[in-house]
Amino acid sequence: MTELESDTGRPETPVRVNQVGYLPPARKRAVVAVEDAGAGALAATVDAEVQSFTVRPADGDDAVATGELSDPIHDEGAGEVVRQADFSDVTETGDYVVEVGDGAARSVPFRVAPDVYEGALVDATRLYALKRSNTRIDDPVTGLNVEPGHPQDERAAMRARDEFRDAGETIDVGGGWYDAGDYGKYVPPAAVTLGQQLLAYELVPDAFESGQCDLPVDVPEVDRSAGLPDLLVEAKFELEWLERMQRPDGAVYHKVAGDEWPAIDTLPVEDTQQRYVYGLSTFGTATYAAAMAMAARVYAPFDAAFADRALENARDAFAYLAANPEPAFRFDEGQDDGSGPYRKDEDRGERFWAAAELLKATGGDRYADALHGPLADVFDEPVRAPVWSDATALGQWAYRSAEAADPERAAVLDDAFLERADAIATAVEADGHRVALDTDDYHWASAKLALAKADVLLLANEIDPDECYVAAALDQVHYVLGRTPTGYSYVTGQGTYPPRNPHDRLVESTGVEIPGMVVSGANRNGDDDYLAGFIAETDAPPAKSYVDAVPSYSANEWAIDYTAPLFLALAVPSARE
Ligand code: 9MR
Repeated sequence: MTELESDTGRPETPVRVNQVGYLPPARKRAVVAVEDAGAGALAATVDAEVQSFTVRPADGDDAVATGELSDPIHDEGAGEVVRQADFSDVTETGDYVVEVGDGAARSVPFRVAPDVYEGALVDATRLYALKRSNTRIDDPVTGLNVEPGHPQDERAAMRARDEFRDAGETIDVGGGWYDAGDYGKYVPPAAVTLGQQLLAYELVPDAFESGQCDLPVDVPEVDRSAGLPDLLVEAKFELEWLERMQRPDGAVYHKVAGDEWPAIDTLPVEDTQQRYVYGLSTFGTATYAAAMAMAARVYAPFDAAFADRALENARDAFAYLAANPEPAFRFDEGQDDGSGPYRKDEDRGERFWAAAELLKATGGDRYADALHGPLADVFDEPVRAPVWSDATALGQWAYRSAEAADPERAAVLDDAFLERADAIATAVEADGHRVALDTDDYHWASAKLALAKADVLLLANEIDPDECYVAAALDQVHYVLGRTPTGYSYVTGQGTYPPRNPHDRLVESTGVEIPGMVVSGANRNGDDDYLAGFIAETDAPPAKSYVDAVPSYSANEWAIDYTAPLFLALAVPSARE
């Protein structure tokens, strides 16, 4: 038996593993559900009497390892009692299953290998190329074949008048990736995604190579001859879109979208509605400045002209912020009728990130003055997992790694990273499924949050290497790749039970599966009708408040910033273990 179907039709096995697999030197655990504390329809369990487990080759009966299950652990998020099977001794490359109680239940097969996460890393990178707007895609790998979407973005209209343009005046904001399952393009998640991708590249450049992904897009000659790694090819495409979003005074518009949400089965080319440029914000302008300053460093060896331009863009954005010290989020009537809000009215963490990246890129005094003067209170902030709505941690990292940093202040930030990592590692240790989420964290995009916490652990590990940090970070990778209370992997195309019905217009309109999408995951708040109905009907505990169903945009939609923390989480442990 490899699968128990519950009456909700969900893939359930009581023996949960990372369905992709484990690195040979890593701690390896399966999580075994032994008692369901309520939501009977949502869990399969094994008898509480079962004490032992066996690891076998996926295609054979030999015992590779045997062991005793841990003491029972009450997992609050999952509403279950679980026991863990530690099979870290299995280090030989191969495919395995974990079985408990003499065949009472088995896990799905998984792999142990040094390159076990390479496929996921490649899928994650290619995903962004497949999500390009204004680009013809004919991809032999996935079969995706689409005409360039939203050519009208090259003449998007200003939704409202500003100091530079009248309402209705057109502006070329073509290019860039679609944000998610919708066709909107938004600055803050774009900039934070770029920040996380470029940071992963800066930490482990060797993990990212030119040609590694067979990108389904034309790579410009200048990038091909420079050997620009595929991840940076994709990031550059987005950076070039971001550039178009900048106003002459350095400020950055908020988003590009239409006034109506297209139906879920709409192909990109079928969404022919007028597209608009909406809003403008200081927090988005700050994230833009930070991403551009990072680009100035990262692209310098490959394309000096682009790197110089990126630095100019960053400086211009910073100049706007300096001249406009109050946080501002411009909202025009109707702005959110056909697109997501990504609203934030406060901006200190993002200003700090911008100044710190510019300090790191240039050593310039004016950035140090801003950081040590008006932004100095941010040095007292704890480290929080970086997400679009709070990018402070990216700034804290940039400052502590800047050559021009004040060593004492950098040391304060190092301590803040270590303190936060210790707290996350302790929480992971106490959780039955070793997830870094407390019960309130199972909200919209909880899978992304677990990965962002993994990134904090891995950054702390760069400061003060500690195998507990890497192990706890990998526990979050194990979670999103399938060691979950629901039995699902939360990344499309990865594992035996990935999401197959994501809320995604490109997938729905073409019928093509696109791998590498981290979906929102368990969301106790049920922010869409379908998920809310499921939770009400099943009384699902927080970590089981998930449905693999197209209508559920608050559990089963991907967004560019959900896959973003995966790069660091996969690449750093593979390189450091
Ligand atoms: O990822 C976003 C999440 O943090 C917010 O809680 C949610 C509600 O505002 O919006 C999510 O972002 C969506 C965006 O607004 C529009 N494109 C799809 C995004 C993923 O659902």
